[in-house]
Amino acid sequence: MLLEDQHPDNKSIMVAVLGAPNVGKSSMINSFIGMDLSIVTQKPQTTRNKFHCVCTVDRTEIVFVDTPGLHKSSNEINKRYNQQALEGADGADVNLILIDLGQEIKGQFSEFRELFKKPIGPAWVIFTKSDLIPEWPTLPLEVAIEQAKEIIPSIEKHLVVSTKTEENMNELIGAICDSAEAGPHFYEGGEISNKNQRFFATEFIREQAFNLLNDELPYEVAVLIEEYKDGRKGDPVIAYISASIIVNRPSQRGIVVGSKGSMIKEIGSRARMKIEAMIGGQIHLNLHVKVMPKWFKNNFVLEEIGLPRANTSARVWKKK
Ligand SMILES: Nc1nc2c(ncn2[C@@H]2O[C@H](COP(=O)(O)OP(=O)(O)O)[C@@H](O)[C@H]2O)c(=O)[nH]1
Ligand SMILES: [Mg+2]
Repeated sequence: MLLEDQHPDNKSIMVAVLGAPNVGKSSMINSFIGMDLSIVTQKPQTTRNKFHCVCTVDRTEIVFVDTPGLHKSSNEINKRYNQQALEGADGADVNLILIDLGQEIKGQFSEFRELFKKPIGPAWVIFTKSDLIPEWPTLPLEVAIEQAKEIIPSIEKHLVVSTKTEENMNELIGAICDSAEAGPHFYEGGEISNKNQRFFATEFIREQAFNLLNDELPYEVAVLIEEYKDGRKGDPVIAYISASIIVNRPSQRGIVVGSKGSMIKEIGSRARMKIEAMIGGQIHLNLHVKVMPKWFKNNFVLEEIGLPRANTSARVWKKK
């Protein structure tokens, strides 16, 4: 449909969701869009790329931009995660700065300001996980906001929410809709993201690896699609997907494969269920493990997983 053919009452708004790792950015977006699109785990730094998740409320299209958590580190891959977060705010009409109520509040604002190295547009502070801090009404949040405005003057308002109890989630979506301006919808015909099914397939595989593998190993795992082929007409299988789980060290291969292949089988069968739910049909998923030492310093792999060089990236790459 041509943009000018859209309903005259259409409204649209782009909302960047920003904050430290693990504050609940992806959970909040999933709760709004009503599906587990953005991957959520108990481990920090699950989200690695910025991407759009779209939800439409009446005639208002809300484009949420999920972003990796801003994180202090001089590692190349972290510089690229942070760059994704910074770019996620480009063009946003509202920036939600998520602050975990269960963590020290002032420090979260100063860390945000330190890492978000550019001017920030209209900002709303969203205090998350209120269900974990039932005494939150007694916390000096107004004082914290006044102090935060000294370093982030564009703060306009704040809200306390929980994705577990849905506290104030309706208020937040209502406030977002009220701020949307008249304009065309950019996503039509049921599209819910600017990333394709191939991207979400790698995310869902990585999500299960994060859930099932212990400790630090998930951070040394990446997923690459080797082949994504649609099934032929009449074939009950609608996609044949072959993907590799990339690990850093040879000793990690055995852990990911597991005893008699049990681990990779479990990762595969859980990921397959999520991918099938997303694409609405049967898929064939073939997973294998590849050892690529120091893949997180390898420009090719980083670009392949959607992390181009950051402004602060090292210009010269030493071969290991
Ligand atoms: N109790 C509680 N836990 C939450 C809430 N929101 C997120 N979490 C948990 O916090 C962890 C990190 O969430 P996630 O959405 O991945 O955070 P992100 O890294 O900021 O995207 C997960 O274990 C979530 O289940 C909430 O409102 N209440
Ligand atoms: Mg996330």
